[in-house]
Amino acid sequence: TGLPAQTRRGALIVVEGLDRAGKSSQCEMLRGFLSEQGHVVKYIRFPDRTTPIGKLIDSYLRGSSHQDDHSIHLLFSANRWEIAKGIEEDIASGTTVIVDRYSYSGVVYSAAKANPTLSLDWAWQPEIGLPRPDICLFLGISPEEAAKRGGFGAERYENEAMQTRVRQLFQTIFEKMQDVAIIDAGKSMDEVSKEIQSAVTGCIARLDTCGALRK
Ligand code: DGP
Ligand code: NA
Ligand code: NA
Repeated sequence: TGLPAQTRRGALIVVEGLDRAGKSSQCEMLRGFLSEQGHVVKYIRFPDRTTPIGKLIDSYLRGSSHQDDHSIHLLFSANRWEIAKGIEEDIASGTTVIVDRYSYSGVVYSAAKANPTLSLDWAWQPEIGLPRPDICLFLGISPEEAAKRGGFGAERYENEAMQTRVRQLFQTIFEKMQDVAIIDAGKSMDEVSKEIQSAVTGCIARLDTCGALRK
């Protein structure tokens, strides 16, 4: 308040959730909401399947190629690093960036594989130094509600056993984290959207929009 508009940075908003929690629709609705409020908004999603690294990830997720658990983990991380600079520049120039999946999916989906040499601690290391979100919205959904929403798609990870471990690990990491809003995504789209809007509005109000993005 009272500061020239050009000194204000945008917010970094991450949306995380289980497969079928309605993440992409909610990101779209949030984007519309923030645009109406006068924010310049950009929406990006990880993995970004369009880059050379993203194409390797896409092929792996579709089951067309195999990768060692550690290799694919590092590729997912590299895919965030190759976009990170662009995110920082957008934020610095006043654009608010909504990110659909980020480091939290990164560590959780890899650690859920129960590979003895791929712990949560190991999985965090390549994420250190990436821009830190101002808020992370976690869309939680019960196994029962997820089942009602129809069958899984064909991609790797879209099976009950994996999703159960992913759900538990998300809980484990978000319990210890600040700046996270846990949203019950089992509610109606409108209710979920209202909760997201209120969490994000609170975050932006508290944000030191002149301070640098944290790492
Ligand atoms: P999506 O396009 O949002 O449906 O994500 C594709 C799948 O990839 C989904 O099951 C979550 C998983 N995923 C997203 N990011 C990462 C990551 O960094 N590492 C791993 N291992 N999996 C990820
Ligand atoms: Na998915
Ligand atoms: Na990763």
